[in-house]
Amino acid sequence: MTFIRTSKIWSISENKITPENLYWNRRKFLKTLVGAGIGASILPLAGCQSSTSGVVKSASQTALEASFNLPNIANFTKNPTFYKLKRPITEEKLAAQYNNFYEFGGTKKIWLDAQKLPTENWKVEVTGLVKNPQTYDIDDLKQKFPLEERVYRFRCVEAWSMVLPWIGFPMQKLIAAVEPTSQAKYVRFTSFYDPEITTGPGFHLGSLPWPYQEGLRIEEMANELAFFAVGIYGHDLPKQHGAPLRMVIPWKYGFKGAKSIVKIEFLDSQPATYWNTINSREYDFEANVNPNKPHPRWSQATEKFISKGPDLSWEIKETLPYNGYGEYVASLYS
Ligand SMILES: Nc1nc2c(c(=O)[nH]1)N[C@H]1C(S)=C(S)[C@@H](COP(=O)(O)O)O[C@H]1N2
Ligand SMILES: [Mo]
Repeated sequence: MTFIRTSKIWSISENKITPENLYWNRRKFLKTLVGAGIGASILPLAGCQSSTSGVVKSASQTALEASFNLPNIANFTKNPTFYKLKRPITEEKLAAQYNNFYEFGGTKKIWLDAQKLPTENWKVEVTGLVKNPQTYDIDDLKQKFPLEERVYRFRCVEAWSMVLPWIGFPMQKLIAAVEPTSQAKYVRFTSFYDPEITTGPGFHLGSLPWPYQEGLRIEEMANELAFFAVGIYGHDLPKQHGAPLRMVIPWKYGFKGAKSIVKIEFLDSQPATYWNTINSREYDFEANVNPNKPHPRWSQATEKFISKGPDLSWEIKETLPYNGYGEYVASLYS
């Protein structure tokens, strides 16, 4: 293994290298509240942080809004099957300022740095074990595949969650278009990477296994829930959410959903992936949301649901098996 020499770096984890870790250091405090029977109350994140972090202040409010004030998507239908959830949709300004996109830095606050992502003339290459390899540009994809809106629960492995209204198309439509051969068993998804551009501050970018890659079994990709998003909240995808094309796999932890996809390859064996290469014990390839399987360093039984402002705050909610999507996907794992 070529990565062993950087064992210090490899011992980090998604959780450990983010300010999330700071929040989690306050877990004893939170646990005390939960133990006192007020676990369902709203706990202000800002109160658990230094005064320099927390919600974006008015000076940068305009820049934040500009980052998601994007052209509306004209033609999409609302998919009634994936519409009503018991939880409210997360406010856009919260979703747009609390992200994981390590190419642009090791904190949740990368929305501004992510504006460096160059999305013009974007191409997505679909290749490998397929009868019809294709290179699409984003307009091709938007025209070829009918767009729909789906409201999905979103659960990060770090135990925070949101509810997000994505616009895009089911991955099974792409499978049908490129026609994988019978040898294709797995699919690898590769994110944009350019060391001149994707150099977030405070993060040892050079020694990590870039580009960010994720993978699925082909049966998982063919499940009706597996989705490619080109938009969110009615408009094009903001850069911090992984413009112009990202994966959304709602029954798996968020890290399975690679952002800013440039390449999709159909393979005969399981590909190496970013987090799994860094720490396979903490980030398994399958990564299905499972409240009964703790992460080695924290419980997955509950989650911090982020939905309403004005501050970044959360409510503690029970985590659901397969993030609530068992009826669609449990049979894939029997
Ligand atoms: N290329 C890339 N994709 C990525 C990540 C990343 O760092 N780089 N982070 C993942 C993780 S850990 C999560 S939780 C989600 C966050 O998506 P959001 O910021 O749009 O909510 O993106 C996933 N996709
Ligand atoms: Mo995540």
